[in-house]
Amino acid sequence: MSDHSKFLSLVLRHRPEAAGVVLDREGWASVDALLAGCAAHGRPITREELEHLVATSDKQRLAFSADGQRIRANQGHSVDVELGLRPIEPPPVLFHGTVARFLPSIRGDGLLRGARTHVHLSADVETAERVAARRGAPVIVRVDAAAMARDGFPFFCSANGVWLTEAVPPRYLTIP
Ligand code: HQG
Repeated sequence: MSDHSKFLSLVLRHRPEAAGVVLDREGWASVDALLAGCAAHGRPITREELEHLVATSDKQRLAFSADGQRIRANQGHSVDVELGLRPIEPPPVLFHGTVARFLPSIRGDGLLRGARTHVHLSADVETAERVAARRGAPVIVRVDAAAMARDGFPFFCSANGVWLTEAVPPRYLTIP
């Protein structure tokens, strides 16, 4: 992630005050206010750079409103936005169910959220096995959630008990 991208994600997910902007209930900030605020806080970025960054962000972290006047982070917030989820302390160990054909890539890249907003994890092996069985013979990957939480990765728990996090780097995984 570029420095611009890191700073904008910080502002739009966690600390809007770092650029002197305010997020509305759905997490939107005014683009004009954001550009002015970034400049005022020593992080100048042009409108063109911002548009390029939003268009090319591999993880689609940020999005413009339909009219282009506002911008927000698509997920991963720790400020209370209407996306509804707040970061909470995970159990020390979480599980992810997958299948053998994904393991080489998971070893290299860790767990990636793919098309979803988060990587889905469960607190028990049985649930992970059920998720994996949609694709084939289950392979259960163990996630050192305690270490991730210590290192500052936010975790969320959906209303139906699915543990969510943005990505799990390979160093936190035990892969059979
Ligand atoms: C795999 C259902 C290659 C990952 C279930 C999984 C769950 C990688 C697949 C929810 C990878 C993504 C989520 C990497 C992860 N390289 N493959 N680096 N990292 N994968 O469906 O966890 O019906 O997006 O192992 O009950 O299987 O949607 O995620 O096999 O809770 O409500 O890429 O989907 O709920 O697949 O399932 P998914 P998932 P819903």
